[in-house]
Amino acid sequence: MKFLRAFIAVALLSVLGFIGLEVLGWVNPVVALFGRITQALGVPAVFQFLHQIFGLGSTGKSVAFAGVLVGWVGGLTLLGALVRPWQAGAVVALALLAFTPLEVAIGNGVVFGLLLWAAEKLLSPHAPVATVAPPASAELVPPPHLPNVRLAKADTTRRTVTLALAGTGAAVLAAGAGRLISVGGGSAAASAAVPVTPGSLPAGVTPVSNWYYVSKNLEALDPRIKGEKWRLKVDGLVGTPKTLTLEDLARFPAVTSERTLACISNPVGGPLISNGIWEGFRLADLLREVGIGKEARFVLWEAEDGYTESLPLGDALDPEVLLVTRLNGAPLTPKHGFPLRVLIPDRYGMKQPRWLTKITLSATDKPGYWVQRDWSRTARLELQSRIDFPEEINPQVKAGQPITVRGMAFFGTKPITRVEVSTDGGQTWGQAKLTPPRNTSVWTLWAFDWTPTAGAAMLMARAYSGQIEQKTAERDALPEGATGYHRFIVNAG
Ligand SMILES: Nc1nc2c(c(=O)[nH]1)N[C@H]1C(S)=C(S)[C@@H](COP(=O)(O)O)O[C@H]1N2
Ligand SMILES: [Mo]
Repeated sequence: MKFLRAFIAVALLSVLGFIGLEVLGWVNPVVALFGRITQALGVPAVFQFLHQIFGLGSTGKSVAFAGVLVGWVGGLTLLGALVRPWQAGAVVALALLAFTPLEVAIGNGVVFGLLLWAAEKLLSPHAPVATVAPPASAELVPPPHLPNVRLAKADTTRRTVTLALAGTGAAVLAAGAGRLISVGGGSAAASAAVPVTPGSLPAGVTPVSNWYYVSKNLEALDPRIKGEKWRLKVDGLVGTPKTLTLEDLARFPAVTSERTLACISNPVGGPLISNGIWEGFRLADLLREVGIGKEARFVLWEAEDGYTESLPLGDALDPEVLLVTRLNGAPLTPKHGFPLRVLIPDRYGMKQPRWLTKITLSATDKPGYWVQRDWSRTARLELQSRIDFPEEINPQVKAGQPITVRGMAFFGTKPITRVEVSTDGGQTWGQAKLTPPRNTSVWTLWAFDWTPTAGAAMLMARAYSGQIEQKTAERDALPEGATGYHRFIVNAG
């Protein structure tokens, strides 16, 4: 019973914490704890390990977060069951001081203490000794738990309150858990609501429904911004600091640009790369409007989810650096950055914040969210190529039956001039046919005709950009992006 009461208090505290985060944007102790633990263990190391077990994508992160949540609920339940409410509250407040702001630590400690205290009051088992108060001695020596004496007459009230409290707690908890577990589900619905007609997309364009997704956040906790409420602040070393609304953005000359976006943590041959048609405007136009201070050297970005990044001002003034509101003919979906995200050519996705809320011009650089966690400061794209058909997972080819091996190659803004394919593990190479991309910031699709012979064949691909050859060294994604040739074995039946 002690444990059940403590558990209910912890569950309510956690639910309040998540409501605070979702509705009011408060710092959530569990999310902060998750961040602290993963950082202490070395974030990339942890996720590389989780990715090995659960594959790429957000499953690994959800499992890790669920683990931290279970630890939090378990630890606090034990604490709440074993010591007095005020002691438990104090311990929680002190512990949280290590990784959350003062008011969050104290707030959580106090609320936890109060919830434990209330749970003890309302959810105590009937105390027959106290209700059957001995007539004489009780007058002289008050029973130790005075409140219990009164409970006899308040019994029905208490039972109602207990049931209501437990019921509400369970319902809210279930709703909260449902949201956390439905990682992917919620945003899939949001994406579907946006009318994207895949049939009308040119070849090589990734439909938004298939677009890769990477986030520092749990997907369920990604920002879902209301357009009317959103503001873009532009401040720092500018002539006139400004705050822009979504409508204000319409005054900048519109730019449409097809671009391929790739994640720095994508392994060789991996799926974390997509290509789309973006609409927005030039960052340079906005900066010229607010006026660029003489001392300004860096653009610092901030996003709704606390994500930060930076870019040297010289690079930021490149007319190809865009702020975009639309992808593939529709407004950005919440998942992919609604209402505004940054597009920077030649860099991996980590340099390009989604859900942008603030641009600051600064004399000094400030390392971004992932840079602080050991990833590349510049995040320049590596020359890469990938075989898409036959598929690496379960390739199906028949001996003697001609097929076309297909794939893509990409090198930021630099053109792909040649792709070679080997079907014998790199002993001999043949040249693939290239489909010229609509611009050089788009991946180049290639094709190579091949008739498999019976037995195992090792497929490989490599790309060139003029004199530059794709790196052969097999290098992990951390910290500068993966290199090496995509290769796998197919067995022709
Ligand atoms: N605000 C914010 N922006 C972000 C991130 C993030 O976690 N928060 N992740 C970055 C990373 S690592 C990548 S690869 C791209 C992924 O964008 P996508 O999920 O829309 O493909 O967003 C980038 N921008
Ligand atoms: Mo990324």
